[in-house]
Amino acid sequence: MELLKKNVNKRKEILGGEITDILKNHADTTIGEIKVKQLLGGMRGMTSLVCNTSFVDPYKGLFISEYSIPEFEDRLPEEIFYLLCAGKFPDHDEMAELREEINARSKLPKFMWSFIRSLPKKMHPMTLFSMCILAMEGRSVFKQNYGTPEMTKAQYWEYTLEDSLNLLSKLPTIAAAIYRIHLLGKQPIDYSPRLDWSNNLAQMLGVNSERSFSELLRLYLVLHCDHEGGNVSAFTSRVVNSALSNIYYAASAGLNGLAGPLHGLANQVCLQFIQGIHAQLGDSPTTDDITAYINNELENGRVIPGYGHAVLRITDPRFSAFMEFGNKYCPNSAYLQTVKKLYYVVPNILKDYKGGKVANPYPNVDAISGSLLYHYGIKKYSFYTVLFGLSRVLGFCAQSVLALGLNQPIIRPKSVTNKWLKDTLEKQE
Ligand code: NMX
Ligand code: MLT
Repeated sequence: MELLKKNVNKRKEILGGEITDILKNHADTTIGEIKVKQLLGGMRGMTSLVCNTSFVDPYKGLFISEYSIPEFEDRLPEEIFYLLCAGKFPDHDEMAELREEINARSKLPKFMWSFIRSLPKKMHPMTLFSMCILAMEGRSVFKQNYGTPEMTKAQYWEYTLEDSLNLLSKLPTIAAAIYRIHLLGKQPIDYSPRLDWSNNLAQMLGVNSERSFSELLRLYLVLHCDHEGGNVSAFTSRVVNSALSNIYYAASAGLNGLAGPLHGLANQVCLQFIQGIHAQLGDSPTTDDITAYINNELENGRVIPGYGHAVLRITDPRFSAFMEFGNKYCPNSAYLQTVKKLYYVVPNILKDYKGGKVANPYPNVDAISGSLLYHYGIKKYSFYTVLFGLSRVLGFCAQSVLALGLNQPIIRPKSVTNKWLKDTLEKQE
């Protein structure tokens, strides 16, 4: 892992130097104000974190380093992990080193196989996935070495990188085992050192051997990797790691946040939503019928899954990337047709809904991803968020490696009570 370590170290030196300068010159400079509605409204739009892996521009979407989605969407997930950590794509030798490291660490400990098989069949795959990661926590080299004279604070990031590679290398095998053992009732398929991370996943799932299926999984694992620092799962993972809980604890915690319907579970809910539309309106509903369906959902107080975003104020470029894929490889899929009709109908309805209260009426990544997975034969939709999570752990790991490398402290914001708020506001009147 010498090359990767060297590159992360280089980046850490540059970012660390910038932080030193910023603190030296501006430690007490005010960079914004906090409105009461932000304090009471989920901290929306409140600048309160520094995360150097990626950035979300409300009007342009995700950037990793200086690369926008069209500039990195053709890469492999391994290359994206490199980019998140080191701020650059790996060259030939660096990629070869990473591939070798991943292969060398890919074997699941024996106890994990009996653990996976012993878990209750009715558990949600996200629960299984999170538990599997947690079950390997005792293997953390960060944990094993913490407090020993060999491990200094300046090395926390290296131990975390070591843990991250150990964890990431095993995740495709775990995810595929959950799908096959728990959702299909079949035997797992072996990991192949000849294949990369996403091709291995495609092979180990064993549902489809088309080239475009592994291409979809590659794209899927690239697009979901990171979305700056404030989304529920990444933020949770980082907070947990900031207490020096190792990356296994942190990744499991982040995934538990991803499992909520307002966050990662939305991809499962979106597929169920489309199936609900087809069950009621047939496989080729008209836009008028869909309009009536959506209005009825909203009148009954339900959110339209796959629409809206806390930061984005445009159609999610990840949605557009998947749409491009769908138009190329499966334009006639009935679900994709309905995704398109929803895209035509929903933004116009949401723009006027609740007096224009919906900050972003456009689709996010979850509005389309499940329809593509379903088309290629991943029909057990409770698995979709596991795929989101498998990719997002790349981001969790990179964020914690960098944050520890930059010596970021434990995260502990101040909370206040209604009384404190009322007293403070009264004093200002
Ligand atoms: N359908 C109906 N109402 C909505 C929607 C929607 N898709 N999006 C926002 N609203 C409502 C929201 O419930 C809120 O109403 P109220 O004040 O009565 O509680 C109001 O509009 C203002 O919310 P926003 O400020 O627009 O959104 P916020 O930043 O709070 O939340 C989401 C963002 C993504 C949680 C929200 O848009 C949502 O619930 N969307 C549907 C679920 C979804 O697609 N989640 C996936 C997000 C992406 N991901 O992968 O994590
Ligand atoms: C994500 O990818 O994490 C979602 O789009 C949610 C977010 O960014 O808040």
